[in-house]
Parts: sequence; structure tokens; C-alpha cells
Amino acid sequence: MRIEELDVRYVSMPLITPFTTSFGTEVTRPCLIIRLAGEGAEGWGECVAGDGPWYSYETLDTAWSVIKSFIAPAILGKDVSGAADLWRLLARIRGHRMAIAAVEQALWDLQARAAGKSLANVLGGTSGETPSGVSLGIKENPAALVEVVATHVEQGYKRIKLKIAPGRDLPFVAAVRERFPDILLSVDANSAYTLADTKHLRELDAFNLLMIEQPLGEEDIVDHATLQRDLKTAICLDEAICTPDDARNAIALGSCRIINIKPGRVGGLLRSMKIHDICQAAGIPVWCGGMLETNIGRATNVCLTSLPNITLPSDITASARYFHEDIAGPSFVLSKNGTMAVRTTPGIGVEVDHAALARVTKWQETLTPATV
Ligand code: NPQ
Ligand code: MG
Repeated sequence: MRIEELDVRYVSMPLITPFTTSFGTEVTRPCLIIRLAGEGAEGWGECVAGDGPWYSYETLDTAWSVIKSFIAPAILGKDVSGAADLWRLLARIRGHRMAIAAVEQALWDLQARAAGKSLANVLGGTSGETPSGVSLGIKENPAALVEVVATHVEQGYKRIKLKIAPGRDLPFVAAVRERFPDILLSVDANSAYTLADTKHLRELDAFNLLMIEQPLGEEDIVDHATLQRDLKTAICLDEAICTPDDARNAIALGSCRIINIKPGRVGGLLRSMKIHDICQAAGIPVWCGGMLETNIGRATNVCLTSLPNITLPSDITASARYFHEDIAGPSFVLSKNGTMAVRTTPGIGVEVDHAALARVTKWQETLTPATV
């Protein structure tokens, strides 16, 4: 398929409630929305980088720069028949996986729509629904956190994840566990600790957690292996797994017992599937992480979770959790048993609401073979 247009929109949406992690508080969620067009079809993708390099080194500015200067010129006017083709055309680009993932996502959507198939079907997904988990930001005090957890347990989420940081960890987790002795519960430190905190982190073993996500350095797999040997609780790596080789190496070293795949972090769906397969062969269960996506990114993530080794609840929430108004629909809602349906409509399974998109778009640029 010949790629004729690549549109980039910078979008910023206010969050319903601020989201605090060990790296800061977000009150709005900016992102880039990508539209690819070719041969009468179009596809949509979302870049999950942030305004600042807090979760990863990429930012929306670096992603835009790489898309405009290197990705668009390599693919516009070219015949691209799939993600493997895209990766071949972009082989010289090192890193910048969130930038590549956004364009790759739009390509998958474009091709699935052109074929009249759902993305889940194109990816070889097998499950028709996926269990939903929710990630809850750091709150003022343990009592406030327990209240927020209660609301989400009532809504039916199958796993609750608490963001933690030094000084905002044990009493918060203890209060939640005391009120909810039986829920699937996990914590995510976003790299806020070091091996010197091992004794402290071992106290988390008392709370029967499903996992401790990315406690140590964002690029580390060696110290995590040391820590995993000292903990009963499974470590799940997030930030540290950026490539299939990272997954292979972390598994070989025993750095984690669970891996979270975020298509943006690993460069898209083709790489996500490779990591999924590596984990499946090694007996490592996988779930899909979240980056406060609009329904475009969320829809793509839901399709990915239909793969057979994505067995743990993912950070895929109902659409209404983050934004008052989304830019694509229909909305995702939680079923009574805490799952999200995998859509069978063509492409990623949502249609863009152009009026809503225009309301949150700060700037837009259209790249064509003639402009790059
Ligand atoms: C995580 N997500 O699993 C991430 C962290 C995260 C749902 O916990 C802007 C940019 C906002 C990056 C919010 C969840 C973000 C962000 C959260 C990353 O570690
Ligand atoms: Mg995480």
C-alpha cells in the first residue's frame, strides 16, 4: 500500500483527576495523534510520550522531530505492506520507539481497515475479552487512598495497582490490604528505589502482592535480579524492557517473574508480539500497561491483550476514568465481571470524533511526499 499522507496533531486533554506517580503529578495529558492515509483508507495511532522526559527519555517534541525528519521521509510515497516493511524502512533509526510505535500503530489500523478485519484478528488474537486493572496515583494519606480503592473495587476492576514512592509506601499499602484482604493488589514504584532499600522493600512481602513493578533503575536488569532473589513477591519490569533482547536478557538473569508490555515503550505492536512470544516460551505471564491513552491508544491496547499469553489484568480502564470527553468512540466500559470486550469491527475498533478532536488539537501538520 502506498502511503500518501501522514498527519500529526498535538492534542492536550485535561485529566478528570490529577495523577501522581514517583516522578510527578500530571494534570493534563498531552499526546500526538497520527493519521496515515493511502489508497483511500486511513489509520490512526497515538504517541504516548509525555511533555517532559520523566517516564522515559522521549518527549512529544523529540517524537515530533523524529517523525518529521526521519520517519515521514522514509515512508511517504513508499509501498509499505506491513509492520515488518515499516521496520525495514526505519532500520537506521536507533531508539525513539514511542515515535515509531505511533506511526506503526496507525499503519496496523490502516491495513486492518483496508482488509475489513479487526486488528485483534490481524494480530492473531484469541480471546474475546480482557480483564481490566486500574492504576491509582499517590494520594495525600492512606485513608484517602482506601476511599479511592473502594470506588474502583465497586466498579469491578480485577486488579488494583497502587503507585508508591519512598515515604509513601508501607502505611498506604497496609491500609488498603487491611480493608481489602482478598483483592488482586500490586504496586508500581516507577524506579524510585535502589538496592540499598532492599530491607524496606522486603516488608512489602507481608501484603501478598501480585507484583512489585519496576522498583529499581529504569535501565537496570542486574540489580533487579539481585532484589528478586531477596523477595518473595514477583518483580514485574516495565521501564527496563524496551526491546525483545531486553526481555530475553531479563528473563535469563532472573530479573523479574512478570513483564508488562506497552506498545509505545517497545516500538509498537510487532515488537510487542515478539516480547509476548519470548515471555510465553519462558513461562513469564504478561499484561498490557497503560499510558493514560485516549480511546485510540486504548483500543489498540485492547486488541493486543487478545494474544494468548496476556493473562494478567492489564492497565486498561473504562474510557470515563481519565477524560470527560474522548476523541474517538464508542467508549470502553467495564463489564459486570470486570472485563473489556475485544472489538470485532474493522481496524482498532473506534472511530474518530472529528469535532471532539478539533476541540483539543493545539496544532496540526500534514506531511506528504511533496513536503518531506
Ligand atoms: C506505569 N502508567 O505503568 C505508567 C506510568 C505513567 C497507568 O500507571 C504522562 C506520561 C503520564 C507518562 C502517567 C500507569 C503518565 C506517564 C503514568 C506514565 O508506570
Ligand atoms: Mg509501570
